[in-house]
Parts: sequence; C-alpha cells; structure tokens
Amino acid sequence: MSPVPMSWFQGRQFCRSRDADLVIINTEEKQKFISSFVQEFVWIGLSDIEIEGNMTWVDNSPLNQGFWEINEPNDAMGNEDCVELNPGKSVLNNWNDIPCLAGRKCVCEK
Ligand SMILES: [Ca+2]
Ligand SMILES: [Ca+2]
Repeated sequence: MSPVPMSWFQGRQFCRSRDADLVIINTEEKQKFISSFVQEFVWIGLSDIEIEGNMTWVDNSPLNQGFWEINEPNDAMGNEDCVELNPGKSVLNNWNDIPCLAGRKCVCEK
C-alpha cells in the first residue's frame, strides 16, 4: 500500500515503479481478502477512463464480476472514472466510482 493518498494515476505510477500495478480483484475470495486488511478508502486497478461505462482492469482485462455499492457505478457529474474500495461498507458491495484525481491510498500487487 502507498503511505499517503494520491490520485489514481499517481497510484498507478507508485505501483509500477515498484514492479507492480494497482490490484486486480477478479474473485470473491480476493475481494474478501483485500477488504479484510484495508482500513481506509483505497484505489483498485479498475477504471472506465478509456471508454465511458466500460470498466476495465489495469491489465486491460474486462470486468466480469463487480462488488459495487448500491447504485454504483453512477459516473456522478459525468466525472467518475476510477474505482475506490471502501472497507466501511459490506464486503461484497464496497466499490464506488469517483473522480480519478481524488486522493486515495493505493493497493499494489506484483
Ligand atoms: Ca465513468
Ligand atoms: Ca460513484
């Protein structure tokens, strides 16, 4: 995890400079695992920066199973393209799309 909050883009750079990338969560097991140790809002490696409404992982794989909060992703104000995980919400429904320039710590994975 990064020690301080940063934008999604900076978070990606932070991870990549460590020979890693933002975390990809493609199973329920992994979702539970990440949610179990994270204690604040964090970035995960999911966004619809490229094509609005088309959520993709940082390795360009498509999103198969999402663990969204209720009524998310909502692209609020047409300006929410990056995804945070909020450990305060229920484990299988804790993702939200928010503005990519918001400050969040990030979870990296090798
Ligand atoms: Ca969006
Ligand atoms: Ca949202």
